[in-house]
Amino acid sequence: MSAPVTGIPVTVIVPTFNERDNVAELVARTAAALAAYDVEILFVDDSSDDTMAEIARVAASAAVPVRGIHREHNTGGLGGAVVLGLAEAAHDVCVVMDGDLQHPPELLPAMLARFGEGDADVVAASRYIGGGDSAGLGTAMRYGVSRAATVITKAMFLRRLWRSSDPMTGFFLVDRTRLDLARLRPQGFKILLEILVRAGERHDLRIAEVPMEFGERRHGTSKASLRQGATFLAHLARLRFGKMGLFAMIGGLGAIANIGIMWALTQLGMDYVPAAIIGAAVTIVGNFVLQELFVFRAERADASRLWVRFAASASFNSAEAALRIPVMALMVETWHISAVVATAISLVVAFLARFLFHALVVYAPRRRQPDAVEEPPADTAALRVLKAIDAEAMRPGEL
Ligand SMILES: Nc1nc2c(ncn2[C@@H]2O[C@H](COP(=O)(O)OP(=O)(O)O)[C@@H](O)[C@H]2O)c(=O)[nH]1
Ligand SMILES: [Mg+2]
Repeated sequence: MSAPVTGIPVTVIVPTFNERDNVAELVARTAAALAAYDVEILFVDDSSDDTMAEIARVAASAAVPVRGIHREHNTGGLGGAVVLGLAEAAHDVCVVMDGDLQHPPELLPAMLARFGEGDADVVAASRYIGGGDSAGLGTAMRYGVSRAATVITKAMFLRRLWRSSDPMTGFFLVDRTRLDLARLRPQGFKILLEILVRAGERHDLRIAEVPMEFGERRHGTSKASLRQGATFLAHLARLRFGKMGLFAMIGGLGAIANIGIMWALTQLGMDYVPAAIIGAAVTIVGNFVLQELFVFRAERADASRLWVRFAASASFNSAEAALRIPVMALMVETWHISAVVATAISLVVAFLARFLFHALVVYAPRRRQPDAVEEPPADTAALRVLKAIDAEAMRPGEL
């Protein structure tokens, strides 16, 4: 390990969600590792347990300044907490570190030393470079998913992520003065990716890496879940292609699901007409749920009611499906183009129409009644189903 470069004041930002039992050890190890530095530890907490009380207790006798900010609303999840931490940090050099000790605080001096060399804006602790170790990721399944996600992400942002072996690591140092915090739109776990892709839009951020051994979580449970996986995919599509890309991705998934369901049902002996109807119905509902959760999440609050949105969305999609074939036939007949070209054109036009209809009609903001009493509406049956699906997807799992 290189000799510590003393004199750089640093804030260690620790996002926490129910990490009560890890706080004391994390503070003690961080303070010991950075004894030669001017360091502040800043917890940004979204817990529903008494993590905040524990932070206050530990802070009272800690060897270094320890602060805790508790958020009332979990906006942007883990990423949102990190951005708040970056804004509130006392120092410009910030290190983001998990609160479960999977990120060894003993690596902090090496990260600061690397930063001290002066040629990097971000120093990431990589699980994948020489000496790095991702054993703490647990099962082969989770390792595989994590690896595949990294490869796909790098392929999508070849230039910006070229020099990063682990753009999704949660353990990194960043020089806050090089970031435009207002540009960040954090969504879930992958905050470094957001920073590298979006905050570096004006000027590329220079990335350096140090190898890390990703440890086992000390206490408590992981908050990674199927929903975090889906949030990640959504985040990726939005970063790369904007809202429309995300909408297209969901549409594409729906088309694949539709074909899969039809195939399975006909294999089971069902006639193709009912199989097609069931496939289409499941796809329409599935697409609607996904677009509600991921594409138009922010617009929902001011749009019309859930049932109205669903009815508008489903009618449009059914009408479009029903109209597309005859319109296509008309194109072949009158323009004398090939059926393949006509299909392609009709699909592109239909997609654009569908996106515009959803953005401008289904999720259009409705003018609020000025003196209407703002009461939280009681959950409708449909909302309860959505919430149940959401709760299921939120269960910690292999991602
Ligand atoms: N503030 C905040 N921290 C979170 C949230 N979700 C997870 N964390 C923290 O982020 C870190 C990484 O989460 P973890 O559940 O260990 O994910 P894993 O390491 O990918 O399994 C931990 O310190 C969690 O407490 C959240 O919504 N808000
Ligand atoms: Mg963890």
